[in-house]
Amino acid sequence: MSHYLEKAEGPLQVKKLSLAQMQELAEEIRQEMISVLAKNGGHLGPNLGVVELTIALHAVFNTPKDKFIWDVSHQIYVHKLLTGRRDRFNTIRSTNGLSGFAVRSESEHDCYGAAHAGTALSAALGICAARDQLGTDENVVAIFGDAALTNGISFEAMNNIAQTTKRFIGILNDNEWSIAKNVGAISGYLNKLITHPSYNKLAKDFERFIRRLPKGELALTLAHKAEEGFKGALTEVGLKKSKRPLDADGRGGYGNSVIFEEMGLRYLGPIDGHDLPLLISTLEFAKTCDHPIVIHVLTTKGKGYEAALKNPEKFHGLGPYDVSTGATLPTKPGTPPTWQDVFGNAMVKLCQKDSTVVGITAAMPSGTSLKILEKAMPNRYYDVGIAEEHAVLFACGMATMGFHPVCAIYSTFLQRAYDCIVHDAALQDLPVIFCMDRAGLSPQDGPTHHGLFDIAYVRSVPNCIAMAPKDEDELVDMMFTATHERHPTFIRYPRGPAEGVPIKDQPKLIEVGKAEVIQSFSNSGGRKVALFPLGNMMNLGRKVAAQLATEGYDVAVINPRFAKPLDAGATEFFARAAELVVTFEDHVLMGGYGSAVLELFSEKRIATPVIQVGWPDQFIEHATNVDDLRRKYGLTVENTIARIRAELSESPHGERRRDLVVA
Ligand SMILES: Cc1ncc(C[n+]2csc(CCOP(=O)(O)OP(=O)(O)O)c2C)c(N)n1
Repeated sequence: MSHYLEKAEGPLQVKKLSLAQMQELAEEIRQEMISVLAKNGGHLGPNLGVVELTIALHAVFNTPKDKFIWDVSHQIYVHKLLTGRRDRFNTIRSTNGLSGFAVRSESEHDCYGAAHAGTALSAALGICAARDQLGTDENVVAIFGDAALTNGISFEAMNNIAQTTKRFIGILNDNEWSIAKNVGAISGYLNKLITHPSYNKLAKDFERFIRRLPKGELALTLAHKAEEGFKGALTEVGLKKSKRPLDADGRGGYGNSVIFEEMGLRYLGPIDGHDLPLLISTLEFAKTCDHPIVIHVLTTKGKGYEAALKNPEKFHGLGPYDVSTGATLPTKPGTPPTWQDVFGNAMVKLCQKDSTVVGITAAMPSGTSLKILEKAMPNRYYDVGIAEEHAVLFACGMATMGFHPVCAIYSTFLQRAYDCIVHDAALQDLPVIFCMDRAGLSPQDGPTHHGLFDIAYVRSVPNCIAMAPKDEDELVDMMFTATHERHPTFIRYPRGPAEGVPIKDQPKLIEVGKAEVIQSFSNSGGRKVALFPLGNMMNLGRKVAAQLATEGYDVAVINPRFAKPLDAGATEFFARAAELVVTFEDHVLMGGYGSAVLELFSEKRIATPVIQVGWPDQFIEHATNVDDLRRKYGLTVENTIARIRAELSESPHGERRRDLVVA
């Protein structure tokens, strides 16, 4: 096994293989990915779908000179295997290992980093513009999925390609799936394109021609002539009124014109994305085009692995699994439900009781568990596609009509919609509820997916309320509270199992801006330390409190609940009573909850020193798990205790308390 893969140390090796050998290589790559990902987890389905496409790309183009820009770049594993990273492939998504996405610093073959959808066409066009400015001749290829195409930025780029460059190669990798089944009119449109008999005939004609094409200059000239004819025929079909009644846009049907052509991009396809010779010939042809071109490639997500074919959504991205059955490892008995499932179930209950509540996801029904609502109450559920800005604006529109829309969007993806938060939700003070999933680390994905900036970006905007529950019962209370609010509310919670506390039957309203005192000072005579662990950091805070108690400290633990508005009264009271305040947050320190506390201290002239536990001002890398990263960056019990001891030993008992007002 791994006969050709072992030798494929770089793209040049791929070029030396015969077609039959490339086909064997494809099989080896599939086996390698299936077995490595069984241990590491990862985006198996998308990568199994692009094996032939990636081999063909490397057979035709020369990276790093030529540039491949992968949208999202979760489908880049095959490219990694073929660009000198095979020997480290078994480290993918783990601590100190390869990233699961394109990262410029990882390889010269990764010319552009990504992991959020919809960036490839714009970035590729920028690279083309730079090339044209420099007068160089590299080929630039953007590979984007059918769901990434639904993203607004992709269209902004397409609107701009033809006027910017003559040489641009786009590859639409169409497998009909986003993470879940692709949704919306674009996906319907692509389907029509694939099944439209006239286009199909043209595609077949061109395919036959391309297949017969010998190599060489003359042949290519002929190919271009043929493609001109093809294009003419395409336009003909496009403009002719179809005899079939088409049910699309009321203007004669969207099956009637090729959207790419309308935007000045030559359209080729659809072609079979697992047919290596056809892919290679088509790419060879594309390489010589002096006009922007989009090749529509049909691939099958999960190709070559039965379990992935049967369940494309699960195998889009998953944790470790059993290779023979595809079954993921069972959760240990007694594991609490995930924050996501608590959220999903709470949504059903809220919707049942309150007809103004609806759930909105931007293509993440399973990741956010909003699919629970979809199943229970489909008419109260909206999947708007990979379109976070649209999701927020859509929610704002509903809110103006008296609704309480709940946008379930990962903290990292909500960054996309920041202007919509400011300009639409906050400025108009609309009661949109943002459930910011994956707030905190997404360890195996890394810096593109960690949700570490949301408090900072929400806290500075007027009218916004930002909260973080310490456990799942409080999450439900916060959701319930948010549905009674008249302002935009933001609730942040992490990925994975919650705390395992029971959830009340009837959620309760929480007073906005009110913290919860978990444990007051005992006045035992020990040195007083006030701990303020926000949200899921309560766990760490409690452990620190327990350890400090064994060392004779007098500890108060306050659950802040709100990063905005702060409970100024409770914070001031405990701060003035304490010798030391410790804030905890699963968020960057800059601009976060601890910053808010320091601003309050400055305003109120509170001199109590503050230790801030949180993430530093740098992008946090990927790792096997949260613990590895918390250890590395000191978000641990031991390190926090050491910092507290050091701080207090520098400040002898009582010295800092001269200006204290409240005891
Ligand atoms: C802005 C943004 N929102 C959501 C996601 C989550 N996400 C990752 S891949 C994906 C689906 C991509 O589908 P497609 O582009 O068709 O590629 P495929 O996986 O089918 O190859 C989604 C929604 C993301 N990466 N970025």
